[in-house]
Amino acid sequence: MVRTPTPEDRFSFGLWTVGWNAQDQFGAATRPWLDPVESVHKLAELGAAHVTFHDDDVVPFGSDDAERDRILTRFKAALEETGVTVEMVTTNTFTHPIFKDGAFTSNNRQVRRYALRKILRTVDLAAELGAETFVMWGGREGAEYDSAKDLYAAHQAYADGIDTVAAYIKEKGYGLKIALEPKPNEPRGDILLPTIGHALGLIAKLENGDIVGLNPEVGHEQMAGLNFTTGIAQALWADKLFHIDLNGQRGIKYDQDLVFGHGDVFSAFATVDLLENGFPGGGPRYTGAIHFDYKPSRTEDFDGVWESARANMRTYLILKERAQAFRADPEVKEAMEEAGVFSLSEPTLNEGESLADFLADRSAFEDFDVEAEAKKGYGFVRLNQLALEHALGARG
Ligand code: GLT
Ligand code: MN
Ligand code: MN
Repeated sequence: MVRTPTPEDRFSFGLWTVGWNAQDQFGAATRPWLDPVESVHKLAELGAAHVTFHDDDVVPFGSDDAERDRILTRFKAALEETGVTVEMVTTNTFTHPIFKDGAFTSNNRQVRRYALRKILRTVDLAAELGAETFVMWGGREGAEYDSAKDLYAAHQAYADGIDTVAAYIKEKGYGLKIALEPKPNEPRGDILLPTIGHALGLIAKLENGDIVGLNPEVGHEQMAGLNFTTGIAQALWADKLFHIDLNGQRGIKYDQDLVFGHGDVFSAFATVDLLENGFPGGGPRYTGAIHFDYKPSRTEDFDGVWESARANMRTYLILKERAQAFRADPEVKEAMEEAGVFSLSEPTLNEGESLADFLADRSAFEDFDVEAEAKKGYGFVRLNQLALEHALGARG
């Protein structure tokens, strides 16, 4: 029996996920867009704690101030009524044709200035609604053709844009943190900051990088053939895992945005294991919302939409239980010990050992029996089978 989610589980959904009208490249919408107020009520009923949204998900692009006020008052009332809170807000800088060549990195300077204004306006809204994280997914920041962009200028403009938003957040005294969301391609042929590693590299060069981190998405890393858990591990190690987009993806192809676990489920097990249990030898932990960024498939009616929302949370809770059992199993502990998993967090040099001491230690090199040591196995396969059996629920 999988228990019903509660707000303590910190589950969070983008309004653009359940609300999506299921229009794709090849076919018309199969459902109407959902009213955000209805989504808030329904998600609350299902046990979610938070919602997230783009400015335009709640206030349609081009609304005047009076309309904006009216919509926001109604939206805030739904939050009030349900107890659902807004933990993250983001800006849509990809749908309107004005952003067809990007926002911060458009070749058109007026577009860059307009985008910056649209984003700062959304920062104000995020602060007003008490969000903690401000996501920036630069889906249109890229190109189809290498000749189309001065790529040096593009990276500089991207960095400057992010730095300006961060400076604004600091100047206003908002408690917000920025989380960049990498993606390798789609909708652009190639997108700037294609992976977690690329984004970390850019953040390291920012002036206000202290409040800039990451919002990695399962499917986006897997579209690049990368290991999502390894990616978020590096983000955690760098103290930069500010937010997360959980979903499912089956291999290197278009962005599927499936329900969490409906792609590579064993990888999802490893992700939940890291999020819930942390690194085996200790280290930074993820404390943010458990956020799902998926799309209810185009084949589904509204029952299917809510079934899929529930499915994300159920998958997570099941994997959480399995991952806890995995770590608690004495046989697993012994296998991890055997495999040297705990030994890796022991520093390679002794405490206080100087380089001279190290170079003088004959046991490290001259007297080290390389051939004998090289013959020993690590036992990783046995450990992985134990993980698989726990993931499948075949062990306690
Ligand atoms: C868009 C994208 C997602 C991003 C959202 C935030 S918008 O749906 O596909 O991966 O997280 O901008
Ligand atoms: Mn996606
Ligand atoms: Mn996403």
